[in-house]
Amino acid sequence: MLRHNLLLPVSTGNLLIETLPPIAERETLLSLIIPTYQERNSIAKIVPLLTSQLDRLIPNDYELIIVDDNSPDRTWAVAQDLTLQYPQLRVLRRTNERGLATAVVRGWQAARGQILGVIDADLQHPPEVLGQLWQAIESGADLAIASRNMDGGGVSEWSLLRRCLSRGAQILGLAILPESIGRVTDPMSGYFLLRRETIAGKVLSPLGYKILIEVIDRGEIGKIIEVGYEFQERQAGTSKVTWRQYIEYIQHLFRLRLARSGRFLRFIAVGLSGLVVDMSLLYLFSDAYTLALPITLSKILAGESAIINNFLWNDRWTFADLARTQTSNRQKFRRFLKFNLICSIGLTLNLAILHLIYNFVIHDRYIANLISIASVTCLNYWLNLKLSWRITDHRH
Ligand SMILES: Nc1nc2c(ncn2[C@@H]2O[C@H](COP(=O)(O)OP(=O)(O)OP(=O)(O)O)[C@@H](O)[C@H]2O)c(=O)[nH]1
Ligand SMILES: [Mg+2]
Repeated sequence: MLRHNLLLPVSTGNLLIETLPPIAERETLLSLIIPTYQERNSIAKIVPLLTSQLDRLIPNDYELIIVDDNSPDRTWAVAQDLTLQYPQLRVLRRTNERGLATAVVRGWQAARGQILGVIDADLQHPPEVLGQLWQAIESGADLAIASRNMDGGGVSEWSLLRRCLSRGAQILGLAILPESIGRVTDPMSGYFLLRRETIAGKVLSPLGYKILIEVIDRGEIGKIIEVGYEFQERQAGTSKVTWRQYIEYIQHLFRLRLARSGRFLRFIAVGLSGLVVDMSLLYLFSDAYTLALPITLSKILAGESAIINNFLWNDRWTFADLARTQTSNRQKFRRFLKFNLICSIGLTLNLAILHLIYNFVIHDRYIANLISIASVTCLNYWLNLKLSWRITDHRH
């Protein structure tokens, strides 16, 4: 007897992608998400096309997941009927959330593949390009993007207004988030494949349409390969793009910017708490009215206490998201040793810069001290981000 695939349960709570436990039997290699809203006519066309592509590329090693936001045209029910014919198709019907980007993440949460991907339902993304995207992943890319701005790429019949808006959005993105948007030619693409491990363990928080910028900015993405493609005209159904998507895009950029700067502000706050610890202990140990220990010994004890204070706060707060991926005591201790080492370099540098500025630039020890503390803090932050809390061994 033929049976429908049951609708998949929808995850709630954090948009966190789990690491797949290694399993002995054959794993699904690719999970391709097709987000839909009011696409009942499109899915009957795209599912067979994708199936014939993937049956040639990776037979029996893929799944298609339609994530429908409870469309009034009952796209989800049509999709579920299709599962009779296409058992590799799974369907998720969301009733409590809306939005393209979060739909994709909910789909990835239900996915079993080591490679995750996304494609629009409306045939604007040509299924043939999947072959090149797959090749890019096989050749070692972490992320393979179908791009309209590469050789062989383009937008077929877009109006001048839409072209300008799209370019304008890209330039704005470059201004606000250059380190991520600048890595690719088509950051607005909604057609790509990536390795699960690049986003596993991350809490994603996308807004609106642009899931790719979220992935590039929050993921640990190394090699990126882009493949040119021509964005096709819609064949059925209607566009869901409104002004709201442009506003949400800008909000999304600022959210990502703040998440990055927020970390820096937390680092500064922790640094200030360290300053308080250092000064108070220096007073407690060395002052004539308190313990009256020798000044050098007092300074070392106070400084080391501040370093421990800062490490604990940074580990639990500033870099908590990174620390969460490496929780064993050994890993924690290693982070602590590196932090200590970097802080002692910082202290030495602090003294050197202080003397340089004091002797050659501004003959005011307090201003010189402030400048040197500020510059060492920046260096300290950068070194700690790159060394102490760096993600190591994330690829097994
Ligand atoms: N689940 C879900 N899917 C959505 C939502 N909005 C759009 N989609 C789907 O996401 C894909 C892209 O949406 P489109 O409206 O085609 O956006 P576009 O391709 O950028 O714009 P057009 O060129 O105007 O079609 C389509 O498969 C839509 O059905 C949503 O809120 N939830
Ligand atoms: Mg479309």
